[in-house]
Amino acid sequence: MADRELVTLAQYLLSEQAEHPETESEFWTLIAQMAYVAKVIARETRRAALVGRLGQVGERNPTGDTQKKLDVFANEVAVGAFHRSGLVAAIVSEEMDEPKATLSGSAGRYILCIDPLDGSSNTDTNGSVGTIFGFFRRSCQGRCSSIETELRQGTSLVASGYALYGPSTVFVYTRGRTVPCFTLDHDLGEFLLSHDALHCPPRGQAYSANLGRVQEWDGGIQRFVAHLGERDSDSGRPYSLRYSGALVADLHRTLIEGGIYFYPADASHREGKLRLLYEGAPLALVVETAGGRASTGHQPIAEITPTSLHQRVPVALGSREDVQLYERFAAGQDA
Ligand code: FDP
Repeated sequence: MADRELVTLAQYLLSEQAEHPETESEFWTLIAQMAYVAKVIARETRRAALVGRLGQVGERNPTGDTQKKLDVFANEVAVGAFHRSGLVAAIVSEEMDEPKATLSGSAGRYILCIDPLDGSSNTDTNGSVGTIFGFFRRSCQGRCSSIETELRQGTSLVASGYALYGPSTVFVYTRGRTVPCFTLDHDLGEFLLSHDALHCPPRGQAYSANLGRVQEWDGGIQRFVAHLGERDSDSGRPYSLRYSGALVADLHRTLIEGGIYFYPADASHREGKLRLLYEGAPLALVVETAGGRASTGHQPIAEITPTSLHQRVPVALGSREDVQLYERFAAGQDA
């Protein structure tokens, strides 16, 4: 059987550019450059065990997590790819205390916020990992006071997405219109369009959460979990538990099959564990563009104004009806 017509990411971006001439032309280069970052990280994660890149470096990142060698590598790749690009003014990364001003400095129109290697506790066991990225438009051009101020002053997310390094490498991006998904053909070295647009089903039958922490969650969230475990064939319960330890992997499955991923506040993470700028907000744009919902449990993630670079936030992402149900339980209005 002949291959179906293959569309490379480059072709796809060219046709998008032709369809949307109003979009700044450099925008498409941002996405292409991020796909390049994903390819380099994919190559390294595949051979990490053979080239001495598994294990820790002995440092902790700015949010207190132990740094893996692959975390550091992935961060260097992302910084290297955008430092000289002339496209972004600065890079905010999970792996860097401070924003990194790029060589293009104040000429860049965007700020890149990135988690270079999400789910890095999976690296040493050959589990899935990912990269999450968001491009924010700067609220001012030229020399501005500080990145925190620029982000706080209503700078908006213009595009976001993720790469998933699993059995295959997947690259997903959105500008808030559709969510195309590309799969890497390793032999060709090209991302090829594999899903024209991801649509998150309105409801699923699975949930992803670290249930080991259930006793530390708010009563409403505990009752939500108990509710998902009750038998009710009309609503497809009990839901199955699927938790990989990598947000991107769980989210990708949730976008395709439906369901919910959540990481609420607990005793070790009073504000939640995930970070707003390079996890919650970028994935919220992806999920909502795909027809799903992204919430803290009490408000849409997209409505939060960042107050600091490494700010944490409780997160519930996925099928619209499942996240709405989570919000009702979080508000104490059990089903
Ligand atoms: P990790 O710390 O390994 O990078 O973003 C953080 C994250 O992984 C998510 O990818 C994942 O869903 C979650 O944290 C795992 O946290 P727990 O180990 O606490 O479950």
